[in-house]
Amino acid sequence: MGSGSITPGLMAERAEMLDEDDLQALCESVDASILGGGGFGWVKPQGRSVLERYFRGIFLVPERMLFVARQDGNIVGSAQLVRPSRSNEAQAMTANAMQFHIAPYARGIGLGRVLIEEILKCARAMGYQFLTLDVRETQGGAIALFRSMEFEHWGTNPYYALVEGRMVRGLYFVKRLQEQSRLVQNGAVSEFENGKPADMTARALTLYPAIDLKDGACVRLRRGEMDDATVYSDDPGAQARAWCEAGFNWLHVVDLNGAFAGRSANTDAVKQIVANAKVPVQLGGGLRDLAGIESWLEAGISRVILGSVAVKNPELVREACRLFPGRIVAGIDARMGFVATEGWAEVSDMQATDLGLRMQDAGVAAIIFTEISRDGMLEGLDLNQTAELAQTVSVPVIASGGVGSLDHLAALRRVASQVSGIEGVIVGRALYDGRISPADALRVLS
Ligand code: AMZ
Repeated sequence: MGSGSITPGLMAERAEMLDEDDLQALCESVDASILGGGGFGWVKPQGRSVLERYFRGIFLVPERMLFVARQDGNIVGSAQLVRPSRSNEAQAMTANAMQFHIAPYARGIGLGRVLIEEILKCARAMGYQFLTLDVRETQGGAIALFRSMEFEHWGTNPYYALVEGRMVRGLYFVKRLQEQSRLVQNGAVSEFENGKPADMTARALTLYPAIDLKDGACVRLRRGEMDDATVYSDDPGAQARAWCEAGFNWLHVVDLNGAFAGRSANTDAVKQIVANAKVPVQLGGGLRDLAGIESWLEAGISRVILGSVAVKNPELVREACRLFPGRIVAGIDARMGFVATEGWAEVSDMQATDLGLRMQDAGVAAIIFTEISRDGMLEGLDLNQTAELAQTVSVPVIASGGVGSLDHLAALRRVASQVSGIEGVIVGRALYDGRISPADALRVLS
């Protein structure tokens, strides 16, 4: 999913893991950059073991994403995209890029631009309105690059860094990521939407179009009943392409036969989706052991959704979160507040909020909350339960079940601007039926 460049052999991408060769190359490039005078807080090379611990640690921090720049496949630079913490509502619109570096031996070939472009693309897709970064004044090449990419230099810290007894100034930059109409100037809201000040603190919600798979085809059920399925396409790969072309940034895939059987069933269909998707894919349904989770994560699935095991085997969820940080999501499906499992055929005596807290404790990256009685019914989300869960946990919550109109999305958008932590929404039938157009949906959620 990384971006290429006009020069062959140069590319940048988000790294979700690092193999031995990658780690070795990354450590070398960092040490070379430190020796070359900057990009990092370190002033002396740190050696392999310190850097190795540092980079492995990044994957454990939910707010941080590592991006690497590659020349002919080898890592020669990196940067991190850092999201504001959940407690920082006032700055929820701004992401920060830090520890940007390109090794001295790979400079002057345009790789820095490729790396920043990839980070901008990701920050934009996540709905951020500004990207900030700062740099030592001695980094002339980086400063020229940021200026050429229309970063605005808004300030200078005269006491930015102390290097070999000399005080070095630091330059602070900011770049706008979204359209002018949603931005503030000089501390005041400059533009208005529908006569009201633009909501600056709430970020765009991510829309996850659903691809539910039954017997190899893309279907939608009503209230999760397998014998009440509407078939929308028998070509899951084409459906994945269509949703990517419509502008969605993620796909939500459920292996329905898998959820009932307790093991993956629509394997070929999921593989078709992965092969055709240009955006990350999350997959749930039938994932009940580490081997199954690992094999899908290796096969190109970005995040897996665990439903039944969240209730029946929370230790497995904890272990999966430890092994695959950031890539495990809990699917909490409730019938009138009580969590259901096994394709929703069984209802437990556990409350959704209790399970949410347990899953947060296990380390999940997000929680998808579905009210089963609304799923596929087009009558609107259960906003009360969704908001209650988002207020109870501190991991992001994705709403699901019942979207049938743009008004339903607008209502969620309003709740999300008052209750922090609602990150996105899953839409199925209403998109397939054409009740909601992708462009309108994305506009309402932005
Ligand atoms: O519609 C259903 N009957 C259904 C469904 N959509 N049953 C399960 N699921 C989804 C859950 C979750 O994403 O919403 O399957 C996933 C959970 O599967 P499992 O196998 O982990 O319980």
